[in-house]
Amino acid sequence: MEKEVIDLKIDIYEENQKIGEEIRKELTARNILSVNILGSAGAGKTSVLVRLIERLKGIPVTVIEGDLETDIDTRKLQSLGIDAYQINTNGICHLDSPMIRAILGKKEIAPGTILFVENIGNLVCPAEFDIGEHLRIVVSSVPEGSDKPYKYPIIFQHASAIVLNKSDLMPYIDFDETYFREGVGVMNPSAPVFDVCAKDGTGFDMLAEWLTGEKAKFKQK
Ligand SMILES: Nc1nc2c(ncn2[C@@H]2O[C@H](COP(=O)(O)OP(=O)(O)OP(=O)(O)O)[C@@H](O)[C@H]2O)c(=O)[nH]1
Ligand SMILES: [Mg+2]
Repeated sequence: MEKEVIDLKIDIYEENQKIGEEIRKELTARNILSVNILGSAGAGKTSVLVRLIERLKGIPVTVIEGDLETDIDTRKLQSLGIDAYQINTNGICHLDSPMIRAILGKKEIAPGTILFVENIGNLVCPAEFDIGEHLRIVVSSVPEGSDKPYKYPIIFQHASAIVLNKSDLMPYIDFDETYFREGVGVMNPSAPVFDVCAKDGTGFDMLAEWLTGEKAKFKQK
């Protein structure tokens, strides 16, 4: 019997990309800026979001939280008055564009909103799946080590900006910031790198200023 080999990997990527493009087009038409937040488990993605949103006064914000299980992060954001929704992937290691399309079909988001999507905590799979975003912010953190841009190049290559969180831990960790920044510079020379500490809010004014600038450029398009 003849066998037909179907390359599912390519099919899945192509379909995901196609839906991602459709989402991006629709969000652009509705003046909703979508920002994909990526990084390892525990890098501080939710903590960074909280500090950043505090500084985006006057800009409506919605957050979609992606986690394998639980709505812990969503409840944390909602308790701070932030409009937040949960996607549980039940074991899948990344968000994809059909998941985002499904949640967008059920929620009203006002024009002018920044839609943040906190992706699943990991440095590999989320980098490979378009979710219809306009910008990608990669959150790295001091305890993860300064070699991460070299070991996980794809996620850094496609970042619009990189946030280096937990700067308060610099004195306790053997972190070579020059090496980290050189690695980012090789992979993605145009991406700004922001040193922040979500624990006390240090460095977030500059990050908020950058994002506000990106939003203004987005509106002019
Ligand atoms: N010392 C220090 N701890 C931090 C900082 N930012 C976050 N944390 C702590 O790091 C842990 C993880 O933070 P989260 O914001 O939950 O990280 P996350 O990336 O959203 O985690 P997942 O959603 O589980 O992938 C928490 O205990 C935070 O309190 C920081 O700047 N300094
Ligand atoms: Mg989180």
